[in-house]
Amino acid sequence: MYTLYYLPGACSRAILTLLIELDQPVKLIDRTTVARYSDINPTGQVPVLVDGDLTLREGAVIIQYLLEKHQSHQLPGDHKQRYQFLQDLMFANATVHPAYGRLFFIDATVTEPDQKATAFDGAATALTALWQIVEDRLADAPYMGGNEPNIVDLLLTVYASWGPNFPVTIPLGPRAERMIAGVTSLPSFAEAVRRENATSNP
Ligand SMILES: N[C@@H](CCC(=O)N[C@@H](CS)C(=O)NCC(=O)O)C(=O)O
Repeated sequence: MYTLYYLPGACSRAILTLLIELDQPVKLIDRTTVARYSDINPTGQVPVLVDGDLTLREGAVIIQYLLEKHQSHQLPGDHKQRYQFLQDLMFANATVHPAYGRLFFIDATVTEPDQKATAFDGAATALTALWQIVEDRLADAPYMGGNEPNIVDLLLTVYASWGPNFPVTIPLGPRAERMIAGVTSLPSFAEAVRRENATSNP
């Protein structure tokens, strides 16, 4: 049985969805209920995955671990395809994710209204450019995973859900909108949301 430390609606949601797709039992722990969470992850962040005596931090590593351990077709055997997949994973986790992180940072730290508006505009412009890259990629196939959603689509869908929490406009193209609608309608994604809610609001 895995243990996943999570926050509702956070990037950990994509990993919980993946665990459900892989049909793996998982105990969920809301980070906010842990008294000394820094003992588990010194950065204070989620996700953290515990598998027996192994504690894994950093979402991209957790994802590779799960895909490899459960021999998922999402991690291609072919060298070229595998590195394309890893590039997509890092684009999501190391480029798009921190670009959304700026919104949270600005919201929490910038107090002067004009400066705040300017900072939000800059962050939204950067995010719009990143979504255009996604839009261009989706010209070839409906999902980053090809004909079916993969973990990159799950991550991007979770990140997109953060935008409406801020006073910004981040236009998504029609292909990205379709990809997100497809992921949101997955039973595994809905089940992840249900389990998060059930654990955080028992
Ligand atoms: N590099 C880390 C970043 C994780 C991260 O940013 N987690 C966010 C949620 S999506 C978090 O825990 N935020 C709460 C906080 O920083 O206190 C990873 O990819 O796992």
